[in-house]
Amino acid sequence: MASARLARLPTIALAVVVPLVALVAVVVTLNVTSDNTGSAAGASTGAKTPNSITIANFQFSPEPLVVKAGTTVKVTNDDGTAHTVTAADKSFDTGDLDGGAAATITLAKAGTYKYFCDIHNYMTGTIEVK
Ligand SMILES: [Cu+2]
Repeated sequence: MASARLARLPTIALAVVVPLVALVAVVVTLNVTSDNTGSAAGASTGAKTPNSITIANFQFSPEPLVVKAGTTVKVTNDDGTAHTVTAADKSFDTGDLDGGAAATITLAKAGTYKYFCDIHNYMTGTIEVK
């Protein structure tokens, strides 16, 4: 009885310790990688703000997309049918994007941009350019 209980304890301890060690190893590796790239602080800050729009299930995401002026936004169509990302004021337009295709749009000026899919007009989205 007692020995069975003792044998089980290390197993539980391992189940907790092993993922912890793995997590620490990953974090340390990421930090080392960041240090080596030099400008990593700026890069990782940028990575937090998405600068892409994904079209899936006839919806744009994120909604709204918030980016800084001058940002180039990548638009990816994950649907099997063609879509567009077309500004209501026509300041940008990806044109027809087939399923799986991607395009980029550049947002030069600050403002709130409403956009839609030129094929399915009920699909709408917003880009806030700061
Ligand atoms: Cu569409």
